[in-house]
Amino acid sequence: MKTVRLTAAQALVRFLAAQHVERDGVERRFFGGCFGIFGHGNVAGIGEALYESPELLTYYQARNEQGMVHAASGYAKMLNRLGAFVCTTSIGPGATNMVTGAALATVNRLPVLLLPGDVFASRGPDPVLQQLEAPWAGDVSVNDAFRPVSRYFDRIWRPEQVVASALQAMRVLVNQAETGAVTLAFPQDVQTEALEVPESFLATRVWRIPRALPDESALDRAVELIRSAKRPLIVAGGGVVYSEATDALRAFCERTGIPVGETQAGKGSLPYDHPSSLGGIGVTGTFAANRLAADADLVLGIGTRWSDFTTASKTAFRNPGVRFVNVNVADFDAAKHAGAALVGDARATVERLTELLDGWAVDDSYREESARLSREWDAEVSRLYALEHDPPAQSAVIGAVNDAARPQDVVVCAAGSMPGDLHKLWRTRDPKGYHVEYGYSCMGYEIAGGLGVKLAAPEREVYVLVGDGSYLMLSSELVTAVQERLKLTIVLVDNRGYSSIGSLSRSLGTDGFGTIYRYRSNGALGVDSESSTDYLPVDLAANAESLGAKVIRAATIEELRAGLAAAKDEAGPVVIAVEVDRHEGVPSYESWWDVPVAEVSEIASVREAREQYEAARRNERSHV
Ligand SMILES: Cc1ncc(C[n+]2csc(CCOP(=O)(O)OP(=O)(O)O)c2C)c(N)n1
Ligand SMILES: [Mg+2]
Repeated sequence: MKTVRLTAAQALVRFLAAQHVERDGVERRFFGGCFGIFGHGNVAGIGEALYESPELLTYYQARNEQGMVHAASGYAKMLNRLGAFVCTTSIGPGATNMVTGAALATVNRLPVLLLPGDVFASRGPDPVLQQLEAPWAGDVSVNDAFRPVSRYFDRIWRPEQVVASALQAMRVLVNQAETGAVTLAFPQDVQTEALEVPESFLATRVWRIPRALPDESALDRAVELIRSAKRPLIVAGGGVVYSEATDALRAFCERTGIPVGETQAGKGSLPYDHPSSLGGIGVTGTFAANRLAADADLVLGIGTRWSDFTTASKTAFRNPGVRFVNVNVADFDAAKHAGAALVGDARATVERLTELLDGWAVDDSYREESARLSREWDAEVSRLYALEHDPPAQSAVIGAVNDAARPQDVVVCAAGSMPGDLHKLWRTRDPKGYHVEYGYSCMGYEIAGGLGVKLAAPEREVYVLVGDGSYLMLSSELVTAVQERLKLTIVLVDNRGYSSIGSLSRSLGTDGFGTIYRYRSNGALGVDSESSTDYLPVDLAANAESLGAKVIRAATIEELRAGLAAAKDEAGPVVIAVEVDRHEGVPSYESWWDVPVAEVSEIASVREAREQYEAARRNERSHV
């Protein structure tokens, strides 16, 4: 066996640079590069390996470890999980700063490879700076916090072990059912130790992504269920987009006439103006999708994990006889709601179902009903885009951005009131045009995630919609965008606080407590009164300017439109700051979300909210 003498870190970097994936005959390198922040835990090991061979993996200096994992998730999501980034950190705080990013990647089933540095395997200099000493266990470090949020975790205790650990990491990263965060904790001494590496380990390796079909008998049973349905409905999830099944879905809908409601991750499965498109479904869904869901007798979930937002906390599907058929690459999701499980690739399965259902379609009256609802919904979108308000309504901001964006451009968002409004209102014209991280809905994902999207798709304009709360929480990758000359058009939507949680709080009887930026001296902290004279003097536009972004301030929708037009000529990141009315929200359309209210309270409004809560909760169904 031919071997090369390398450090464990050099071996890992060389291995990662040689990994490829192939699907449908198209091959690509798997890792687009490596984000990192150096400290004593990685600067001399992984840092040396990247510095010695910079052509292997492009290194991107990040500003916040959580932010760089978000960027890696954005990249992987944009590439339909056929590409990923490596993230390297020091030990201790640098490492644990990635835990939230790991959870986000795992919840959204996005591949990211995390290489947190770890304490000395030799235990020689213990306790090293930033080491957690656990009196009850010698083999515990802060990196054990990654275990529950990783789909695969290992700690590379010896240099030789890098071979086995790296192969396991790749197995999980490219597995469409298993993928998520993979963490290889890398002790800082082991990174620098040499081993004899088999050459075959370093050779180009192509991981083939299969398009598996479900079991034939399961397909037969599912087809029987669909054929006997009168009011079937498709719920399209992220799996439709990741599997590149959107054309297959469209053909299936046109043949069968089954209408489609989309989850957050599945939005873009059909173009918004397709007659079968009902838009978003569930808590933040449209009346079109939610009305048809209420009566559906068969729900065909494709690539969805059935989150509470999709099922309206299990109140969306009210037909007592409703049955589910679940197409999913993961049997874990396919089994939900006592569904007939079609475990397989979304595209291959939808194509097969199209063949098996040949000649069958829903009644014309049902086809017409869904097409009419689709048109009526679009009229509601036009109404909300055109709202005239001072300061502007958020829906009009969405309308202006949608008008400025070309069909192939991408809107990015994650937390606050904006994701729900986008789910309802964004007119998606391209399967990759809508990028809302709503599995973890993590404040601070927006700018960092947008950076990852832009790295994955430099030919598209990326529109990041970010609330003031999210911006304040984590905007530091703006500096990374400046550094890399990455063009992001960031629309900073300022309503001076956490308006989404404020309106949730008001609806639950607690008056917006703690959700607005105000001086404490003015009575109770953050209670939402109409007086705006005592807002904190926070100027986020000035903050963005100080980080090196081009900043445009817009007070009206006309100024926003002008700003969006001007942004097109910029080469680096642009921040357009616009203030919106915090109370001019988009309503909910025939849906409900289970957020429990205190069972006993001194506050009358809470007692009232509890009564409404108990009444609403009676509509919850358990699909078992
Ligand atoms: C990291 C994180 N912390 C807390 C939350 C809970 N949360 C959801 S939305 C929100 C407020 C977001 O404020 P902002 O970005 O200004 O958007 P707005 O609600 O005002 O539209 C909070 C605190 C979250 N989603 N993520
Ligand atoms: Mg806000």
